Amino acid sequence: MPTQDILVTAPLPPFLYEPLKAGYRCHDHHLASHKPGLLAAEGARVRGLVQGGGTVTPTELLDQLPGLEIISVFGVGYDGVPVEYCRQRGIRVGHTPDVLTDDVADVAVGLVLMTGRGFAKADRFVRAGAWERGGFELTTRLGGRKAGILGLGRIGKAIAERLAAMGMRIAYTGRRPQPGVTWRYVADLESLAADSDFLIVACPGGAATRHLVNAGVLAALGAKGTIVNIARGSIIDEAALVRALESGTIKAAGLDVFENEPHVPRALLSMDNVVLLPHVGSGTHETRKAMGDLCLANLDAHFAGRPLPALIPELR
Ligand code: 8YV
Repeated sequence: MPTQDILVTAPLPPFLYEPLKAGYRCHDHHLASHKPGLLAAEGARVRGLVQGGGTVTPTELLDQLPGLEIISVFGVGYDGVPVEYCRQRGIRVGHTPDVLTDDVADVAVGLVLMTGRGFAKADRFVRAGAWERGGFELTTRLGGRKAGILGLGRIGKAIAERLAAMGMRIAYTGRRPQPGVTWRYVADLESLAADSDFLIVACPGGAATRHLVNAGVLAALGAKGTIVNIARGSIIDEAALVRALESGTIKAAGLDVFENEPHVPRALLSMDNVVLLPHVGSGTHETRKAMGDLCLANLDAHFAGRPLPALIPELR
């Protein structure tokens, strides 16, 4: 019989939710029609919480879970978790790094190809029957072009390796130069943008990086430049991005993430130089299954008194 009570605050795929329900007493908070009632009835018993990578977990919710011991995030990003609050209360936080790195990096490369070589537009061109009347416009070669990566963590490195294999020139920025890499470090984001044909956002979300890519950075990227974001929508000032695209300040955008998902600014929908994906970075069967397994392994390890396979770095 399941003994520990778990609050589930995001939709979970069956390959995670089924084993979770087999091992724990799950309370579905995100589907509950009366959330205060659920919390009043079950909150005191809850010892674990499972959420998605993009789920925001307010401290007001956690205040109603006095026995909470662990948050297990189904995702690598835990920008929605109040980490300092968790540290103070001794709540452990697990996430799912590594298993999704390659898939997310593939999506970044896809967005570089789709924007740089115009593949999304070319697909629309064929479907509209326009090819019958003449060939597609020429685009710009990707080999030799400069890719600037914001955030050279695991995913940023995997993107850099892929783009370098395509002959692109790599530079990056972040809080500090990364040991063991030969790619050029640029301390300042605006300088990196000014010197990039593609500016690729791959850093964590959260308060520290909110609107890091602002109007000034987009102006520095300029009319030669394309922005690609596979990280978090919050990192780019989306209103400034829309203005930069409308005014021709930047050339194009390839976006897998948005500030207010699943809502996408209407203005972007009709732009031919913008490629929009519905947050599919980790969206393969294999990777989501591996993420689910790790999310569950973190919970199981906690309740078995073992170290978490993937505790977040801040709490190590
Ligand atoms: C997932 C993500 O779509 O890992 C992350 O941080 O944003 C994505 O891989 C999300 O976590 C699913 O809940």
